[in-house]
Amino acid sequence: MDARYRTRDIERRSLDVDALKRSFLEWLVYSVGKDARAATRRDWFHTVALAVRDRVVDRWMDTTRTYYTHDVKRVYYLSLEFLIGRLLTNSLANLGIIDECRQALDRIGLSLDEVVDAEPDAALGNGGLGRLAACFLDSMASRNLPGYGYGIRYEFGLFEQRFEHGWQVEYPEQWLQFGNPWEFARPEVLYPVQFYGRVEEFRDSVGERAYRWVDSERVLAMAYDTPVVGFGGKTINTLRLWAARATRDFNFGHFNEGAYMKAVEQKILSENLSRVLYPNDATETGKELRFKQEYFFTSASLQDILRRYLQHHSDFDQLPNKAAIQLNDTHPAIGIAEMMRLLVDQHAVKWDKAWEITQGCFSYTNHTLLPEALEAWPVRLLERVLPRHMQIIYEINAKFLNRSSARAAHDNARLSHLSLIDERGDRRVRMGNLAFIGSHKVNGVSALHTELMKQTVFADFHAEFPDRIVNKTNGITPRRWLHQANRPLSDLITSRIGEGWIHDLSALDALKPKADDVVFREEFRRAKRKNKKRLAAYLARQTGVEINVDSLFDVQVKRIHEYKRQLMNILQTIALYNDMRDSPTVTWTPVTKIFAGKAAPAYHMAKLIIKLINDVGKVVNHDPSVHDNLKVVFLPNYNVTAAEIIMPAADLSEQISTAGMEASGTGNMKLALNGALTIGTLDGANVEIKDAVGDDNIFIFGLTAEEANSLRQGGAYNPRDVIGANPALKRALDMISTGVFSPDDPSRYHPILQSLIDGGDHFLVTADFEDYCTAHDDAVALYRDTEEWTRKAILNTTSMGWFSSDRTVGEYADEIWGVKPIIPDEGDHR
Ligand code: C3B
Repeated sequence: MDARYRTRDIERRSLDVDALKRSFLEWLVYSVGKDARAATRRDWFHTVALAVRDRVVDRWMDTTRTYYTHDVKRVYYLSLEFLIGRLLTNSLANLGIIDECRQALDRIGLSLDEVVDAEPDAALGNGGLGRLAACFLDSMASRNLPGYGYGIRYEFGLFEQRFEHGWQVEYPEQWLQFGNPWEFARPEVLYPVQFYGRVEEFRDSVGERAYRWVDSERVLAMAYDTPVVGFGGKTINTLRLWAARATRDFNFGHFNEGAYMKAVEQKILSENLSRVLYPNDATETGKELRFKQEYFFTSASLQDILRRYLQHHSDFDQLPNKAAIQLNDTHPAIGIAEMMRLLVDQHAVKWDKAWEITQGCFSYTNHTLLPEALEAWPVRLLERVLPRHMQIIYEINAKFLNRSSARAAHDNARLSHLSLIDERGDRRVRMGNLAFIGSHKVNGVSALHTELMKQTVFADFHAEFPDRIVNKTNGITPRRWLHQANRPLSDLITSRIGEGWIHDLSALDALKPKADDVVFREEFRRAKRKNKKRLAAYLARQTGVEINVDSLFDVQVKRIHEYKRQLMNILQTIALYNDMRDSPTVTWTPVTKIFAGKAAPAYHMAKLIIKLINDVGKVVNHDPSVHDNLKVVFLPNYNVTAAEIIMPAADLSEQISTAGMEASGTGNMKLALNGALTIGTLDGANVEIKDAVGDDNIFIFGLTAEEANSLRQGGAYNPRDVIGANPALKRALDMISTGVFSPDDPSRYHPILQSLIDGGDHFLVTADFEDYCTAHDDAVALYRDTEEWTRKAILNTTSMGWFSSDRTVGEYADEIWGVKPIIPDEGDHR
């Protein structure tokens, strides 16, 4: 090789400060095309990102080549959502060059923090499910597991939330507007994806009946690859996102103007497939475009997986030993039918063999039991959009039901539950059932949720396949959520136990005795206070509300949903406000209620709850009679970037869903890891957090899942009686109903009151209210005992080792995927 190029290549990869600085200046000029005088902060972000990307490319190729050479088993994580957030700090930290980069920028007269701030937040997801997928990518790479993410490269991520007069208003989120320096476009990696048309039967070469899908419309899926940097920079995995491109056979050749414009219109329409992320969290809207998105990315991914497999194999027998395909919820569940189609129709594999291979490859994660979230697509839609898949689903169903124990027992009720087709009303395909029978393992995301899966939605399947359902309690990546987001605490931990915890979070155990060490407690508090100051400044900038840094930061950040009960929190806030006004001479512990979260644009009740919180905030924050003792702040546009500022600063973590409804939660883990105490119900992973931190270090209240269920089933629950017996609750509701918080429109909140009182209070806000207030009083009382509070906060942080997504992913790898870590061979460039 030319010696000059070699030197340049080495320079490009060097991690030392001077080389970084030279790279930055070179990239700014030759790739971004600006000189230092004219460069904006965004230019510098692109510059730094490109220079950092240079430092991962070789290792990325090493990783990919190692997987290829050793023909290792890979795991493919299929997810309609990847809620990634920003990548610059993440890449720098996982490469171990934050300080070098900071110094290099310093020498140019720039601040790393400002450069970091110029990166848009990649919000290709709604909430927990999408963020879990992003944490898993980080953990797979950090554990040296051969893992790929597959999803959609949405042009518009989750909408931007703004408040106008306290109401949520949605704006498009144009994260790609100025380009994305992390991705590599792969215009040569293209797969055709078909829609519509009809199925033709014919005889194959040996005279057997076969099918082909004809007269369909085609769209191309084009790959965009983003390197996923593992901690330590050894393994660099790939996130492959698909963008829709029109096929070339769109006929532009017509000189007739009408036909030409029609062709262009068609092209635009087909490229709409990857235009926008659906903004519904845990509810299903049944839109054709959404269904087409699901099939689009699933089909492209499976074609890509088979292409990769066929580089080493000439038949499909080994596929289950080479490819584990994880369905993140039912969104990619059509993949079961698509895999059968690809094997049977395109590769002439016999049906039974194909089914065995399919089941061997697939596994499915369920993320919610909410009935409105269980996908069921109309048979008529499938017949029209994917006619061949509908036939395949019928065939799978017939074979499955024939062999089921229900058929043997002539148990028609059970058969109709097991069926892939819901025959009630307009006939629908139950995607959960399809995912279940097409998979070798099905998992829930917390111990309680998995148990409830067995008892409720999948009870009949569980009886049929008692070994199939397993639990994999969610986790979070300690890199992003502690090491990167919370430098003060991260540095404190490292000063005592070294850096090992960053890739083995169970090492935090060793810090538990430090809870009794006064000096450590003092330092822990200092770190928390730094984070609180930072959040206070951020909130002041974003909302104009000034908060007291020494108040208890009481945080509820998550999607707005009735089952998550932000309403119960704001009712308790009103009750606290009344108490403070009633007893002005009492020394109150100052409390700041911090809310953040988006509502689905069509979810009216959730949007009304946002407006209520903002209205209450307006009254409370301007009432001099409560002094600085109570503030209510709703931070707009919650996203990963905002979470990184909020989590480290929280004192109290609100995890107050109606028991039995939150599958797991992961914000609960982020907050506890950062030293917040949880106030929560026995729901989802709260149960396991309580076991980990100990009963004394968490505020548990309210009905259990079983109690909540029997209260509702019993039919005798009367919210009116409960409200009547609780003066504080009654007063709060009366204030809302008489327009104390909405003098301009006193009846504004009647739908909320209606749902609580006459609507039967489905989410049991009134039932849990009193117990919630008591738990809150306990928390506030404890907060006055600074040393005791700190002790418990430390025990929260140090007990969270098990909740690392490294642990979660390790369990999937061992028990579901059968994939093993492999350290990439180093190429000759080092
Ligand atoms: C969420 C659940 O609501 C959370 O309890 C859970 O922690 C996460 O998934 C991750 O498992 N969820 C979601 O964000 N979107 C859905 N459609 C369904 C569940």
